[in-house]
Amino acid sequence: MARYSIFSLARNALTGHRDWPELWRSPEPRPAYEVVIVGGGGHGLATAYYLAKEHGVTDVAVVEKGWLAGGNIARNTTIIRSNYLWDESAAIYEHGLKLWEGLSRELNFNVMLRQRGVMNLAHTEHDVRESIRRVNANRLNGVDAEWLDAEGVKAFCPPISISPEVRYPVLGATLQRRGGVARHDAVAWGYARGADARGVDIVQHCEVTGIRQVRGRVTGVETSRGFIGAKKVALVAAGHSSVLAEMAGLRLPVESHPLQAMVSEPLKPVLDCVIMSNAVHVYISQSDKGELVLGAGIDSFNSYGQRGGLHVLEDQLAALMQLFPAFSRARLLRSWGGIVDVCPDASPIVSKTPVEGLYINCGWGTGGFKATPSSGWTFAHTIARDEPHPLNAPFALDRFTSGALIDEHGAAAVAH
Ligand code: FAD
Ligand code: PYC
Repeated sequence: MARYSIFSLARNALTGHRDWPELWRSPEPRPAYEVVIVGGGGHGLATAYYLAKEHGVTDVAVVEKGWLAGGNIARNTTIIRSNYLWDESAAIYEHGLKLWEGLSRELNFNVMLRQRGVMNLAHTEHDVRESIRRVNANRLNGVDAEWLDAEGVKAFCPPISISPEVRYPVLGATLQRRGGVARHDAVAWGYARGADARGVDIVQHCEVTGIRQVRGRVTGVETSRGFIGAKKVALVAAGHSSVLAEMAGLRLPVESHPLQAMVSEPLKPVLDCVIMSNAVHVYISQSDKGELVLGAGIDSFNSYGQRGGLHVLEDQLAALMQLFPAFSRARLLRSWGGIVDVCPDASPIVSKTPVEGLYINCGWGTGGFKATPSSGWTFAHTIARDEPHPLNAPFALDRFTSGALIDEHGAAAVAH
């Protein structure tokens, strides 16, 4: 809400002018916080943690419209890997994987990382060529990667069918042994506890409804619980990034889509690795509780409703039946959806914005869980120093005008 001095109000009354330059306004109230982070998901909480831990910035509030970790962070299928194609992606995701490897110790909170290996299946000659190229690219970037033929896939994952009698037989797979799964809500809680212990305020049920600026510089956020002044505002609201950016007059090149997943009833341990298939399209692992965890491609329409179409789930189950006929007897326990925001090049934005003091982190789409540590780590650097870290510099907003896109549709490994 604009504030005017008595002098400017009197002048407005005399002239009927309602839009005097900002110079005539009385000063904004003192900012309550150095940094307000919008979004209490994994990335927002990790950002708060690293701001406090790595940069000594503790005068921070995380404002969350719902409850802590009620968004994608606790709705995802928890797959962690760093086997992306391009150098820029390999660098930021591998940094994330290294942080994951020390995270339980770092946070003194068991995030239950299990590096049981992630296989990305190849079902066509084109898949095989593209996959081997990716293995080579990964190795050049110091990312562990192997190529397995069909028998190698069967040896690594005995329940899988490699029958040649199906429409898309398994011809081989890439394998990243350091890939795996973790417990998603533990990650959010671990970062939240670590940030809280360093003085960060975490405010739940507080929806940001506006972003206030004076002379091109952010001064705080309007919320459902009143105005919160801040020198810097960081938007990390996956799925709703464009809504928030619009409050600051920015139009983002991102689209919001539902992404669905489901679990079976708990089974005895039967599957000790993660399998992803882009061609028949399903990804699957078994949780420590015994549930088969399955994920889908995005629903093709835009939506903010945290649910999607039944036909998408039917397609996942059809793909599952081809790869694991034995699982046809497992019963579905529950399914759910989240809203992911997707960039045209299937890569994220971790960036300053044209508004001074306003930063944005979004567009991780279907693959941001694995990036939670590196997203928070690089974003904290960007906010604290007002300049990107070399790891996230390529993921700036201006790549959509410069044309320096980082197209990871293949390695995103989830249908877009
Ligand atoms: P979120 O947890 O969604 O946090 C954003 C927060 O912002 C939300 O809590 C929301 O309430 C809040 N917010 C929104 N608007 C406002 C507002 N106006 N004011 C205040 N707060 C606001 N990635 C992987 O790497 N591996 C996977 O296996 C994987 N599987 C997935 C499966 C599914 C079904 C889904 C939905 C996603 C999956 N992802 C996966 C993607 C991953 O979950 C996301 O990229 C990542 O969690 C997004 O970052 P976040 O945790 O901060 O998001
Ligand atoms: O990016 O690895 C991934 C992923 C798996 C499931 C959804 N996204």
